[in-house]
Amino acid sequence: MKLLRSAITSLLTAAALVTATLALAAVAPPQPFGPLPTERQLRWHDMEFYGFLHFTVNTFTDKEWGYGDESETVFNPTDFNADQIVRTAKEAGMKGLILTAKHHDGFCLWPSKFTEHSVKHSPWRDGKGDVVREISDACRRAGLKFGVYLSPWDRNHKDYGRPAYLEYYRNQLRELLTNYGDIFTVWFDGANGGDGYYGGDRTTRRIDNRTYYDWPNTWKIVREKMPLAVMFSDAGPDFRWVGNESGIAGDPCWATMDMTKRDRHPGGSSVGLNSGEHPGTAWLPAECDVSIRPGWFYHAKDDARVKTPEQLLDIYYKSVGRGACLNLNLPPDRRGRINENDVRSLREFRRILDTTFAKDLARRAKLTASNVRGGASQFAAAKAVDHKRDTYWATDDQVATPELVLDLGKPAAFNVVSLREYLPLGQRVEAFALDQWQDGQWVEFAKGTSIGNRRLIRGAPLTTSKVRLRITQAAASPALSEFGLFAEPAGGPHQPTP
Ligand code: FUL
Repeated sequence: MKLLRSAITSLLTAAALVTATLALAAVAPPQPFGPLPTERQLRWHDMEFYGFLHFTVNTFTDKEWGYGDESETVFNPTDFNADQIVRTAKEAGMKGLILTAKHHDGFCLWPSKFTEHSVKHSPWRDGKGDVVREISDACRRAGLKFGVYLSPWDRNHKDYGRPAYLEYYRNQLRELLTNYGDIFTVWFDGANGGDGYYGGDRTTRRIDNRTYYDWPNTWKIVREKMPLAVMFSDAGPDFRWVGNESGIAGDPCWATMDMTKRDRHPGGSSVGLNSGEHPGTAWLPAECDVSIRPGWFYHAKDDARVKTPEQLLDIYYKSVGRGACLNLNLPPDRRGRINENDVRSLREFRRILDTTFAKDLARRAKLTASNVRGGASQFAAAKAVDHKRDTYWATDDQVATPELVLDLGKPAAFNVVSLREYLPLGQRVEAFALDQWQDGQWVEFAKGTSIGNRRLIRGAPLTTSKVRLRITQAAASPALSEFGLFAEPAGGPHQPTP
């Protein structure tokens, strides 16, 4: 009897498994649309917010661009503390840090064996110091990713502008990619050529941006040594410049560009970078780089000009909230620490973001979608509110303009809406609108275009019991992985006390 019962149970389990498998197999996911992100780009999108550290001889000479003739002895932080720098970034919510291992002046923050112009001739740590080592180690300890900025333009090097310099540059790149553990990004700056020290020549050297750097062969080194690292330049290959240094993405800001259209090599045309191009031929999302201070390097005269929490929030909503990543620069001061004023502003900025996103009103809402792909639970509307990036609400192929209603049960207040597309299927939504239920009818309160990795709509607080999302235009049936409703804390940022 027992045997028979267990045989029947096994048969039933098997049958249930077959049915479940059939049901799964019956509803195929949507076909991807347009250019798609690579694995490394998806990892980068996930980061959303990370930081720059601009630190070199300029910190001590009070310049933004060193000429290249600075003595190594000027680099002498009095109280360098990598953990304080990294902790500040981490507490601000950053997921990684990119250090200027070498800026345009050519001074190397690590003891490169290919030049004497480095920390090894600095009084700091008796010439035994290595800023790249200390920051990368501190990042690893804190669970942050680490990346490098290695300026192609080098105003110190005698061979800059000649083929020999390229070999030097690539040797340095190999050093950084070999000796400092995992590198999540290599940031190739676009500023190029002009006057400089150049080994004592003190001359002007112009280079041809299209040919001089032979980028494809430099990129190959990064791919070989660090296959998952993403590379930045104004033209990619993995993420693009947003076209300004104020941290503001276009609206729309497509994650794609049409690489067949114009001059799309690094240093080429900057047309289209701010908004991207849809549907485009390449997945080339934008990074918004901006400094927390007026300059990229620390200057004591700017101590009272640190961006306020409200300015930082505005930048966050116009960068991360438009599908880009935010790269916010924190310049270490002459001690080798992030200045107290910057720390204070970052803390308040973070407090507001944390409070805002701590509670999602959509999570408890009753959901009604005008269409669910094949009626399958794996594509149900609930997948848009489960806070999982790899699940999504999808519709049948022919349904490009569906609606999703969130019934909150009772009136609730919010002022931020968050949307995300499921990126592995491409950027599909082209326009959407949001309605609130008011006096027995729907009233539109916001609309927009691109969504991509993330779209944050931040407005005046409103109170309603129902919210409706309408996808009003899409290149292919939408695949939405997030729809959330949040409220910023009342009163806005506390004014930082000086
Ligand atoms: C620019 C550089 O010239 C600035 O000094 C800074 O490094 C910024 C991030 O990129 O092109």
